[in-house]
Amino acid sequence: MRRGNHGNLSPEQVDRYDTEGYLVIPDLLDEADMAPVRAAMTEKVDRIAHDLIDAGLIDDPLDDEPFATRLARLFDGLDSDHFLTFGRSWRDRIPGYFTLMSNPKILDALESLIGPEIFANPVYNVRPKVPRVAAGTVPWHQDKSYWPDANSNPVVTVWISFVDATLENGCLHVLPRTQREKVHAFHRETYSGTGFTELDIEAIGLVRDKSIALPVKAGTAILFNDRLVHSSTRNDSDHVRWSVDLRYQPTNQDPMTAHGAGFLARSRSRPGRVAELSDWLAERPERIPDHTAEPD
Ligand SMILES: O=C(O)CCC(=O)C(=O)O
Repeated sequence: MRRGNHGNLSPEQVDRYDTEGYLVIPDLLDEADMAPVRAAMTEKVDRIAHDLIDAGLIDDPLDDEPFATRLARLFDGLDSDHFLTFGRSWRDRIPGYFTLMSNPKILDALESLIGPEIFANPVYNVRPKVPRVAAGTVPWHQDKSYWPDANSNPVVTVWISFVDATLENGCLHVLPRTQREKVHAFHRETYSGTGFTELDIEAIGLVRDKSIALPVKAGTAILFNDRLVHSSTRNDSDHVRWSVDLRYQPTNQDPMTAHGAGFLARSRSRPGRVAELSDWLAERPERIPDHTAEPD
């Protein structure tokens, strides 16, 4: 991992990330940064509404319902299986997500942690945590349990909420300093239908009361190491807790192609290779130089 004097985090922030395993960056994104992402989420919700109509499950796509509540209202009266079929988390290639993953504010912060050659890992989730659906509850786990054999270290998760994340709507909870531990034994949970990986934290000697809840405003980013133990609770509010979790790593790590195609998000050494939207949509990890172009 090369860090050098890159990025825009302060030495205190880098130190905090290294020590605690996570870092909260308040208000990293503003409304202009969030708008294309909310538009992409809305486009997906439109598709879901029409799938639900085609399946004969609803009559009204609720076009006028606000962003924060529309998906929740669409699922009113449906059950968890419908949510798992139509609503859980997505990895669609809608342009607003690429705009987000390439946002210089995110990359500038990451550069302080992993250096200037940054690869966007293929694992990213757009997560609508719908009220009172079991699949919205995420048990204690380490992200690394999803890629235990991948030779990629470190992977940094960038978690961002698009509504205020609160104790009531199921914000993130972390167990600080657990990033220094091995990948603990885990199993696939069976109650929610998602098959999320789950640790038995009492069995591994981690004490639940050491956990910290991280309620944050929309646009705040939480960066964490892929060994940090974390979870999130049920959404007991009346609206959707919209979030994304993105992942990044240095370019000299395993690109984890079994999980899909990531992309070159920033490179000081090969800037011409940084993926553009058309590359990402075509699942190309980087820009292919145009050898047919006339020299200047
Ligand atoms: O967003 C959540 O509720 C959980 C996120 C999570 O577990 C992750 O990003 O790894």
